[in-house]
Amino acid sequence: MRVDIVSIFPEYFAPLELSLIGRARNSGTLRLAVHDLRGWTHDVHRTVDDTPYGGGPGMVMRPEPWGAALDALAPADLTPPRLLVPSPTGVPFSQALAHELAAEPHLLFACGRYEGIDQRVLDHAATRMPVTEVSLGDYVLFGGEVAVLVIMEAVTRLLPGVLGNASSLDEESHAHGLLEAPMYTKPATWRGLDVPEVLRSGDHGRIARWRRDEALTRTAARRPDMLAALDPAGLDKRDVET
Ligand code: 6GU
Repeated sequence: MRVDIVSIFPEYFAPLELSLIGRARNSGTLRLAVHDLRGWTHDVHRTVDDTPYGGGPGMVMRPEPWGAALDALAPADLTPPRLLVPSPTGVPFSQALAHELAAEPHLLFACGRYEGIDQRVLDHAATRMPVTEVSLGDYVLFGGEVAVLVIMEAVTRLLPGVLGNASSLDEESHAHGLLEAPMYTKPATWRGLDVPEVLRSGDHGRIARWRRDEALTRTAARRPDMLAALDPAGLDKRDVET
């Protein structure tokens, strides 16, 4: 997968050299480039923002540098990337969207700062490529940079060959619309607290049932919205009793 990121703070992306994302880059699974938006400015002050039309606080990112950046990174004669614009006004990011993005050959992230990017940039880009504004949740960040780190981590671990054990993808939280059951490792007793007996029983049927029950109770307590969205056809009699 190819990924381009445009930002006025390229230094934010240093962590993408580390750990498993760094390894995916070294192995060629991920071809990632970070670009400084100010490289597409032409005035001595390298201006990227201005006051909002209609008034109000803060600054808005001017369209010209963004237009030049998108022209350079999504040239009209090549297959266009999918443009992702992190914004608190976007569609909610989710594991389902992470899977969708992991299947794309080329992602282009446009990191806005201040009160956002002039809307015409997105409207114009949408005539050439798919554009998705995406939000991490119902709170406001300074800009899209940290959101891109989050999205890239969620997407990279879904790329083929990145996780050593791909079956962990199938068992983790959000894989089946439920939160995952609690996990334990050795020692069997720690500070007087025992690992649940069932997990040490070796009875794989009982263990699977226990984990399913824990996942259901946890999801009901913490994420009633997820429980309500579950397909009833996927529930069995024991689930309903839980
Ligand atoms: Cl993706 N960007 C910004 N600036 N704020 C956010 C966000 C994104 N998601 C939640 N808040």
